[in-house]
Amino acid sequence: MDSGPADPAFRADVLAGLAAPVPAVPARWLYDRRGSELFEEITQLPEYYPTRTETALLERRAGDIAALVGEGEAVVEFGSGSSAKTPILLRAVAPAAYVPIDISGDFLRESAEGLGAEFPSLAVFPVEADFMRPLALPEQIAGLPRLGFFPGSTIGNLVARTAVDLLRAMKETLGDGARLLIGMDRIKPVEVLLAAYDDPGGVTARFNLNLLNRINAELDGDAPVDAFRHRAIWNDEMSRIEMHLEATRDLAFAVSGRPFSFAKGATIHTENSHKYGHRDSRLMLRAAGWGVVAEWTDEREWFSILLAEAELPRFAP
Ligand code: AVI
Repeated sequence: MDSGPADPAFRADVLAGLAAPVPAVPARWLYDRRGSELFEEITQLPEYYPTRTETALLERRAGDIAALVGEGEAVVEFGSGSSAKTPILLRAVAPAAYVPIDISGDFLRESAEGLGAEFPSLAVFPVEADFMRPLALPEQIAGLPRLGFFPGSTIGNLVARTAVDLLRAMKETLGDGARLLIGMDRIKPVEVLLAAYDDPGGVTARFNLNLLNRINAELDGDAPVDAFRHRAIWNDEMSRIEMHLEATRDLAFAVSGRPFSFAKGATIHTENSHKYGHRDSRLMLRAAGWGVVAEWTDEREWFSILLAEAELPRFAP
């Protein structure tokens, strides 16, 4: 159980989200300590191809990326850089500085410690902030060329308009002349997608259901966790996997004194994971002012890493 005062933003999102006509809770609340551990476990699953595919792609294309990016950049990672991907990039591009940005100071400290062992002379300037909005980078990297890094297809967890807002905020944060290396998951056979988001061992189910445990623990709730089940569905029109929590019977519960009831079969929408076609990813980047310079993908074209550069505003017909 978590302790300490409940996050008012969590409470507000849950109370509004559960009362909405289509009940939904923003996916970021899946990632408390337990949720982050379970997500780590998901990345190791045989069915969960994104992490493995992107990491292998990065390893294989590290030389190509380095040839285009060059050395001496300030690498600015959106996220704490706790994954195996960060050292691969840092090894390849030999940056002058590394700036991980994360809203969680704990994750930042842990990842900085981990990287310190392998890159003892690398200048690391962690920034504890919400990168969804433009932010000021540390003055120590003023004057250095910037390479943004956003792996994992985390962009896919945002609906298009929010994803474009984020990409635009990243452009503003990084400044003129910046480049961005971003991982984006591709559209692929539905059975592959469903297995990745509904694994037979039930790790993804535990990850999803943990949201209810968190609501109960932090927001004084009594949601019957056992009466919900994990559902992963492919929404073809929206080109995304959706995670839902489905009521397996008619049920009622309270959160922070507010009553909620769900009929059997009703769901709480907890996450989207968008998948992109070759043109989709380019269009989305372009909508936010990023022009694609290079794209690397695996043999099955299951995952792409794109290098984009900040475009200057220009007249257009
Ligand atoms: C973090 N994010 C990119 C994961 C994804 O694949 O959309 C989250 C996840 N949800 C269930 N499995 C993995």
